[in-house]
Amino acid sequence: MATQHAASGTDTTAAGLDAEVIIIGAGVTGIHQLHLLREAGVDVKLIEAGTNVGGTWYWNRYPGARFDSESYSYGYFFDRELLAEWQWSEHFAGQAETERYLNFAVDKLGLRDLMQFRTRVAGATFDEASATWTIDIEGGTQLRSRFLISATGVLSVPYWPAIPGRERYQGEAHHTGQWPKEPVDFKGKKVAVIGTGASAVQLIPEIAKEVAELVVYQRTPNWNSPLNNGKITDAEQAEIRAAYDEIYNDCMSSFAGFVHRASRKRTFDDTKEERWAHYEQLYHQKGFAKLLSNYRDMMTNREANAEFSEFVAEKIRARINDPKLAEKLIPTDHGFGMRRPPMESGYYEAYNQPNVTLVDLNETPIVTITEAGIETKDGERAFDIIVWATGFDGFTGALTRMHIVGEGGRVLREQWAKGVVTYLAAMVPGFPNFFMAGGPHLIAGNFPRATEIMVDYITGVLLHARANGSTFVAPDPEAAAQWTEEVHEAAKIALIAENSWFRGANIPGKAQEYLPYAGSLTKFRARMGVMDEQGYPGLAFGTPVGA
Ligand code: NA7
Repeated sequence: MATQHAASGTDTTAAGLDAEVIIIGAGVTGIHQLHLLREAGVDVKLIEAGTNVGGTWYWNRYPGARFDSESYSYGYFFDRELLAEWQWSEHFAGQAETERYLNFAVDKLGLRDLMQFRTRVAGATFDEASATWTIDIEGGTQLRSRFLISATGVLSVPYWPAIPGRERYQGEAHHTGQWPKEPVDFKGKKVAVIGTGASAVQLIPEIAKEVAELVVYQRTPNWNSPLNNGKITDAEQAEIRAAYDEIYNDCMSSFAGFVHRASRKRTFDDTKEERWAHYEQLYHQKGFAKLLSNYRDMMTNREANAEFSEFVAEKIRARINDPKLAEKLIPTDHGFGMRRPPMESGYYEAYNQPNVTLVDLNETPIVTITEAGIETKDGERAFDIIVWATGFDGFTGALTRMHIVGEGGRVLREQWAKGVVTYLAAMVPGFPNFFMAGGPHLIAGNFPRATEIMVDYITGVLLHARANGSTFVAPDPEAAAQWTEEVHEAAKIALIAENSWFRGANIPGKAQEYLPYAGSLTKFRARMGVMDEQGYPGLAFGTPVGA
């Protein structure tokens, strides 16, 4: 749980700073980071582009948006009162409940006064003489701080593909990652959904109940499996409340921060009958159990992976009435888990409804968006609403869209154009006093459990600097190169699809490399946990003459 650090004084006014530390982003990670620094007595401020807190849970308010992490494994564990006063209603909470939770946490912790909303960062420049950051806000204002922490999320820059004619369309168009605050009225409408990733898979069964007609434009099917959500009963609630320590420890001693326990067995240790019985019970377990409690070699052994994929394919066939349609919904270019497997609630059954149609873009590609709708190779269809469920510029997008200028005028976007280099996912060589609390090279999974390691680490670094009178912190390029190499090595072990957005494959022109750290959360946490006692190896601390 969160480390407490001694408070120390600041004199930011004398240095002409707006705050000693500025955090960008009021999502789950930014809120946690703000709390830790405020608790430690640091002069800190948080800025956020939206009008309120929530991050992912503020922007992604499309119908069906919900956790794929168990609710009680996702929230904050650092405060007993927060745990005691909040009660999740479902095993996998919907967006509205999570947004309420984050607002509750911010108010309970008394953090709102330190936040400035409607403030979108355009860029930031490091001044070497004074060792400070000047932050350019869209609209022309500036803020200055000693340290800058980006808590901008890994899926916060919506990707709108450059399909010709998009601007011509006269109907309503919404991206799942930028959903309007006012509910969109789907009742009786003709609706198109472009994309079949995790967001579309959540949205489609929800809106299929209301629309007159739904046409789904699919380029690549995914391996979707049941979320198995449900209301939390009173008895379960009591069990969860009694087991918070255990839940937390299970998450923090797991591969990716989830509650699911890993199996010790390898696939072919069991007979075929035993294997299929295991798969069957996994299919009925909650959330990511299918991936994380599967045989331990399911994600490293191609034959093992192919067999589980075949099991899931059979499940899909059994749920779709039209056998030809079923085959179109079964992936053929990658195995289960090689791309992020979406979790669904009635996704396949939606295709059995007479008002739902699938367009396979491999057979009939989109030619253009028209004023009225979408034209594919076999003709035009008119729509009242087009939903763009086309994903995000993941992991790096929120960092590279800002014009971040470090030492010697180097620009982060340009420095990463051929490949990302970080030190422990936290810092970038050439960008002193700049930290990432959630970005590339961090474990992908139940993100709050991964980012809490980062906010603890960053807090520790800043307090170490303060304790030593340092106003300058920078990673050693050698240490960063070594860590980056470790990230690349870790990615070699797992089966990963070439066309996964985890590799940047969805964004034209983006360097193709596995962006998260594929080693385990347990290993990463153990490594980060001893940094303080080791005096933060790999970082240089100092005080420039002018600072
Ligand atoms: P994803 O998983 O990146 O899905 C985006 C979808 O959009 C995917 O099916 C893409 O097909 C499709 N897409 C992208 N560009 C096009 C074009 N040009 N034409 C047709 N279809 C296209 O994003 P999500 O929002 O669903 O999920 C992201 C994460 O958010 C998710 O994993 C959760 O952790 C939360 P493709 O597969 O590239 O062929």
